[in-house]
Amino acid sequence: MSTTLPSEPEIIEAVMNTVAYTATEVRQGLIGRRGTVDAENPSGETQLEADVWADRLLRERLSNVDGVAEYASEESDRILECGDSAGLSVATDPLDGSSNLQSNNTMGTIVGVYDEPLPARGTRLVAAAYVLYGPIVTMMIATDEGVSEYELGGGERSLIEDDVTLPDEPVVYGVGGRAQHWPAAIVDYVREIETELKLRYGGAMIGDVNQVMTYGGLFAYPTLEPHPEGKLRLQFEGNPIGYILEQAGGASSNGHRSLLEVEPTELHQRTPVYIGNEEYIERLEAALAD
Ligand code: P6P
Repeated sequence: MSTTLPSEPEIIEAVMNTVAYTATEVRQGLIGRRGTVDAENPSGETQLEADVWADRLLRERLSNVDGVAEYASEESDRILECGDSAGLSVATDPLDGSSNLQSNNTMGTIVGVYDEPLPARGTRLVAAAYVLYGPIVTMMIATDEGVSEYELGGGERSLIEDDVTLPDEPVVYGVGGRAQHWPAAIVDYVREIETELKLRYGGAMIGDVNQVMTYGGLFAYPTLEPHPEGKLRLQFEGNPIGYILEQAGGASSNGHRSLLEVEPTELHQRTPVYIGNEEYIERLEAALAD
């Protein structure tokens, strides 16, 4: 008997529901999992027990969603083949900003849903989402229809806003890494925008991105002198967040073009990440072009 795949919207809905109810467990599981394990992720970062916990939960559940063909995560160097190859590919950063667990600050979970095998170009995203573990656990979900925000509790998600767009009057900015490692053009650009915007940088991308989604402005993790390719991962962080910002009426860039246009070469490749209001992205690309 031939089994037909659910429709693309049905698969996306099932993925998002799975992430929503798993997020409640991830958050509860942070308690007692602040230690490190004797292992590194493929990017060479020491893993926390919480990283491994979140990845295991999401891997077990998302790989069993009907219509998911592949599961990949920032925490593992192998892609899990898990269903009909005609299905969708899910890429996750299970616990983004887990280093904030030591200081009890915000963290997140990031998910990208691609309609091609990984690694895939960001233009192949059909949905993306992030969960923010803040005072309240919220979830931002973007599809080609737009961006919606939910509150998560008890495994359920309740709608807060079904048409999230970036505010027109930007207010905040945050730039990662050490200033002495930024390219000169970024130093000059930051000197300019810090007279216009307020500094908001918390060390976990999702917390900082949610500031921009809420108040408007710019988040950047630029190329650094010791890391010319940048720090953040294209498949698991740059593409999904770039997609969400662009669906919310903002812009994304690797310094020269939309993050979604960046050619994928390998699963854990890094990229500079610039996202926010179009005006600030255009000014940044002009500054880097000079
Ligand atoms: P830094 C967390 O480790 C992360 O991958 C992102 O969530 C965050 O934006 C960045 O790294 C923080 O890096 O160098 O400021 O600690």
